[in-house]
Amino acid sequence: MAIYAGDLEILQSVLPQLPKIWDGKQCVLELQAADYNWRQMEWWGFYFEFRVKQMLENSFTVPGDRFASVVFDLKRSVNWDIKAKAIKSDEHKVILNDRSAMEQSIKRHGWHGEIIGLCDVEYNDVNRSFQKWHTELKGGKSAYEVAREKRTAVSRYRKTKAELTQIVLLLLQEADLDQLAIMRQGRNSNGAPRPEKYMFDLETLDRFTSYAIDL
Ligand SMILES: [Ca+2]
Repeated sequence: MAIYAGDLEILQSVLPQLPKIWDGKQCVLELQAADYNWRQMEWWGFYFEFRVKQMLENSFTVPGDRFASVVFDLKRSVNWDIKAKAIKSDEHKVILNDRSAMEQSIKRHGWHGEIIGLCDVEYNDVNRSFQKWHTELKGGKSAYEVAREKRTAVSRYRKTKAELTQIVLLLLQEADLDQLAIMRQGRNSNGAPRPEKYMFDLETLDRFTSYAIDL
């Protein structure tokens, strides 16, 4: 039996209990009450992470192993990280984690898991009422937001609602790493290259060990 079999059994029984329809305001308020990344523009990604961790805190270790500055979200027999991905976007690549940390995680436990929540998101905040509401809740615009608006004149439309449609549990072992794309992130202001990350193309799912949870 695979080392991750027990982890998988828990994930497959617990994760279908996640709420499926996420209203932006409700979720931000829930995150605020828990003091968990509630100021973030991409609230739906943090909401997925928050709820998954909350549901698994008794059966998994939260957080998981740390490798240098990278800490994975959860651990039981192997490390797991949580990602949310908007499926309406035209690209199907999911940014995973730091390349070196994932390699060390696989060396230590044999496998490394990713919990990927696929979300159908709505960008319908045309009159920006959700955005205004969120800005007011935060006590006004941050210096960063003010600077960005000056620079670009427009700010991105916010997602007001998300629907969790499927969860993919992806398990990677050493032999899989060659098949992943690598995201190079350029250089820091001091000229040092930023650490590379692995990326996963959802179109290639059938080449990997994965389990889908339909919701
Ligand atoms: Ca994560």
